[in-house]
Amino acid sequence: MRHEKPPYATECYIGLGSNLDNPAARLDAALVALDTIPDTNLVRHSSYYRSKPLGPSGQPDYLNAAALLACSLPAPQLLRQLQDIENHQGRVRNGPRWGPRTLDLDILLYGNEIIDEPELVVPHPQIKYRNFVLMPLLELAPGLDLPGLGRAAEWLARVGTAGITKL
Ligand code: A4P
Ligand code: MG
Repeated sequence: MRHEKPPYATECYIGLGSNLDNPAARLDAALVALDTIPDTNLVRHSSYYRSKPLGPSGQPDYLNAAALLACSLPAPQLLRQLQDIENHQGRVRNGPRWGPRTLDLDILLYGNEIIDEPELVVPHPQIKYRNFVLMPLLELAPGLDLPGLGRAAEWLARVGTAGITKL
């Protein structure tokens, strides 16, 4: 029997990224997996976006997307569930910082919470600098406010839309 969902859920935005091993299939599978996390429902997800890699050169372009979850797990437990999904999709954690990866799942926003722990920083610290995060987020929620940072749309206006294509 499917697990009963508790009544109160937090709106969580997840960033998805992949640039290895058939990225579109990786994102498709990740979206299915997100909906199977205990006490969590996938509410909706963005289009996929092709983006130029940020980080070491010579790696393939990325596909990026964002997902909105209704989640009743505490944030650290949600992070562990995301890491399990990454590991199941063949994620290897021995490459360079910002190097290529089969699947990256980041907690972008956890409701209106501001979290600053060694293992978890929310809003995600890079959110405001990355058009490949801001564009899918704004597709899901055009009026979105980033707790402590202001409007997502204003950050995207500053960052610009170079290097990214909506598919
Ligand atoms: N961690 C802290 N806060 C969070 C959070 N909000 N969400 C910690 C998820 N994890 C968080 O993560 C390293 C540690 O971050 C975790 O142990 C967790 O406790 P990781 O996924 O193991 O490693 P990572 O993803 O390589 O870390 P990093 O440096 O955060 O990389 P990013 O920022 O995720 O960047 N270019 C394009 N075009 N598109 C991309 O998606 N992605 C990256 C990766 C680089 N270049 C890219 C893209
Ligand atoms: Mg990550």
